[in-house]
Amino acid sequence: MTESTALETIAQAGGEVTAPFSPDQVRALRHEIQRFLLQYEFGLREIETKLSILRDEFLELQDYNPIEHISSRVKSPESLLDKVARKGIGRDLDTIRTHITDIAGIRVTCSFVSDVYRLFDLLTRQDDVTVRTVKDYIADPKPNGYQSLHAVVDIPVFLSSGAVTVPVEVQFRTVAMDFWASLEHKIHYKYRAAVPAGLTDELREAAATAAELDARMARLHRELHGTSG
Ligand code: 0O2
Repeated sequence: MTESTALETIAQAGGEVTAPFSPDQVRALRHEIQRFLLQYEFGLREIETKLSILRDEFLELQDYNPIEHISSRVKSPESLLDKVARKGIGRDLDTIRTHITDIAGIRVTCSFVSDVYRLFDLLTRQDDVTVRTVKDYIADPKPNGYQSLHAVVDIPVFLSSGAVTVPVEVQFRTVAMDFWASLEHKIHYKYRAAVPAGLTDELREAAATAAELDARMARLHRELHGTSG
């Protein structure tokens, strides 16, 4: 049995795999997949720690919290397989490791757009963080209106067997962008590929309204604090 069949079978069976594999085979492969995903979990923890240190330092020194909230997840085997199928890549763990860079994902929701870029800078300029890719959907929103700043960063994780480098996708966005994205995700999930045109137009307008709100709140914030940040 290969890693790919194990990942697939375990995902399809919701983790309850028995026949046609022997219990030992299933145990060994489950262990291998858990080890694979655990590295991503550790990568998440490294980045989460960095972000919480930045937040605590901001609070201490400036009495200001640039982060509204942080959420993170390691992709489930089911969702990983969906992405493998969408990308049309091989299902072995080495291929998945090479081609799927959002197995570990963190979402950082900030108060203002300026905080989004400030946190991105502060995180990515750290010596042990290497930027792989950046997609700035704030400067260049997706056609549907989606806005966020995405960065895939490599972070070393130190295991008993040595260091491994793990990619983590960090999505930075404002509260308004997050509100929009979570509603859009629900609508997309409900209608799958067939979102009614009227709804698509409304979502695009709502994204523009969210961007206006961000700009307005930033203006008010500047007036309140008398800064340009
Ligand atoms: P989930 O469940 O959030 O993980 P790539 O990952 O580079 O191969 P992709 O998918 O085009 O290709 O990457 P991109 O553009 O960086 O987007 C990845 C993630 O951003 C998505 O993850 C979503 O979380 C979010 N995202 C991107 N576009 C949209 C959008 O139009 N609407 C919403 N609501 N979210 C978006 P996943 O894997 O799709 O899902």
